[in-house]
Amino acid sequence: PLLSLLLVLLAVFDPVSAIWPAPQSYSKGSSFLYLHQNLDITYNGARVRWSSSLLNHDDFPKEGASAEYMIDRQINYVPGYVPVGSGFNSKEIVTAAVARTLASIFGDKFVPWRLTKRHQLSKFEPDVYKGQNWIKNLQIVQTSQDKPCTFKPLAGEVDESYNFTLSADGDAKLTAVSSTGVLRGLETFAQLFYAHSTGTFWYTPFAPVSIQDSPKFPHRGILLDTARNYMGVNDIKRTIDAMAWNKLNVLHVHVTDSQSWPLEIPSMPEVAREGAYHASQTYTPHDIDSIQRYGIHRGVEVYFEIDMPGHIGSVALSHPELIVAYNEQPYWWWCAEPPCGAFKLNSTAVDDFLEKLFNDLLPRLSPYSAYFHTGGDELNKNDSMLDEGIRSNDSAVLQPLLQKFIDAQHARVRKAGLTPIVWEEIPLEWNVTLGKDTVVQAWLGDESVKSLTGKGYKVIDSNYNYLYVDCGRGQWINMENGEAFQTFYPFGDWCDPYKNWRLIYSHDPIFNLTDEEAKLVIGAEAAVWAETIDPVALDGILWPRASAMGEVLWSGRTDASGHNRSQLEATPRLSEMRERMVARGVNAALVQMTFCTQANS
Ligand code: CP6
Repeated sequence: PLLSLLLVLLAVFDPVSAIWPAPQSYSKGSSFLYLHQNLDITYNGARVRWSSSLLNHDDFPKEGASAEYMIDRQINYVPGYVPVGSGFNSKEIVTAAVARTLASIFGDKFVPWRLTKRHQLSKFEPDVYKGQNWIKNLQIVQTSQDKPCTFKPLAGEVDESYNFTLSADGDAKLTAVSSTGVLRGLETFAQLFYAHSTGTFWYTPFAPVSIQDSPKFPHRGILLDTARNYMGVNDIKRTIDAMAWNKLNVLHVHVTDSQSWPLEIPSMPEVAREGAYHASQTYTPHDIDSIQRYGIHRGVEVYFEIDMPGHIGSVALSHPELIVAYNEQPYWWWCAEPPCGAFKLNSTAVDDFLEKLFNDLLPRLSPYSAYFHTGGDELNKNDSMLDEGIRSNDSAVLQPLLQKFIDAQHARVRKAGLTPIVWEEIPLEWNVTLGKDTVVQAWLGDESVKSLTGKGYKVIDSNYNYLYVDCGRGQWINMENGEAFQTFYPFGDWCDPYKNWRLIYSHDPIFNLTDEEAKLVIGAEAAVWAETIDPVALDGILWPRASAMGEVLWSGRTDASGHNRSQLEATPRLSEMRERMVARGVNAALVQMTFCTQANS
């Protein structure tokens, strides 16, 4: 009992060191060190210049979220600073990242009513009049030259590890193998600092600090559906910013579907002209380029999905001859969600269309991403009954046609230097054989991950029971009477079937796998299907719940001593991460009421 009392006291008076996701190894002290805006920073020995004038809204950012965005919200949204005319050299990436890091530290404001009582205690906040110890320098050392693939976080190819030390007398040192590792370390560095209530000082209460850190899974992603509702370029960039703060590294853009086609293809302008919701709701080649480059500057690979042969109805608006079952009624006979629409499976016209489409699109994507997703989910057999060249819903007839279709598309993807990704139904439901390089995205659950890895495929886990943030869990509508009924929720809260962050935090992507199977799970993606989500709602739907998945994927589901991570420990830390995201301009949802944060003292 005495020991637990001591532990409780320690917990109460130990300020939350809110690094999210938690580093693999972290030791900290309890000395205060202040950070000065004229801090001396070097990168491999060369002085890195950053100017506090970058904090001036007229001058910052050069690219990215608009100035109007910041003025609208009256907040210090500091989106990425991408130097004009930058290429992908490590020095420019690191220089820009240093500027963003310092801008996010010094842009932070003390918000008294949001902070815990312990922040307000002298135990936590230093008295500025009692003398200040300053951090003298930040030395950044990158031990290896970036390879071109460093800018494509393709499974396992980029070393994201870093080491950070801060001595009690103010020497900070960040060491990483790659520039991506430097980016990860800089974000951790930023998360050590707090604004003082005087408003003119920023400090860490944790010196000396020693951190060794690296990710458990190489693929840590978000799927964003921009076809059910259009998301603006700035909304996507804002999402990339928040991903980088959470050390997530892959953005999967589900860019087209039966509902709309917002992707402009210059050699076939009719497709977006007819298929987009509105002329203003499209992505031009420049937009795509700008999004991908924005991602590379933050260590986030952006890759695209054109879902086919199902989920492609919007092509019927410009090319009706290529599509069957578009807007066919009753929809549930033809697809999961109206307006349906699938490619004809045995059509040279479809093949010509895809040849032209891929020749236009893929060479523009391949410099920036490793993957291209060709979809393949929820293909409804009945659709081919309406195909005059097939007139059948017999799997034995359709399977060889689908195999041929997939082989042809994947050959094009590989020719462009990209690695294909498909949804799980292609190998599991349709028994299509895929090249060994192909990555399979599982969404129907643990069993799918087990059988895919058993077959030797690399897998991305997107278990819809845990990682689909757009919809609840286990709530179904009775088609007879329209009533909702609920299945059993083992992790339920009062407000289930909303998937709370705890449920997402509890999910294990390698549940019930052998070591050999587990090695094939490259990571996971949380999915934002956008039927009921637009940019107004996006931030609060995604954050901080995707942060919970981010910690499982970066830090691992267990802590350094091999125990399952504690939700109790995570709660105040995630709460701090949420305040940090809000301060930086992302409208993340609240973790807990203010009473809960204040009650600790
Ligand atoms: N759209 C596409 C969707 C879904 C999928 N693909 C989906 C299916 C079931 C749930 C949520 C989303 N809306 N193209 C499945 C991969 Cl519960």
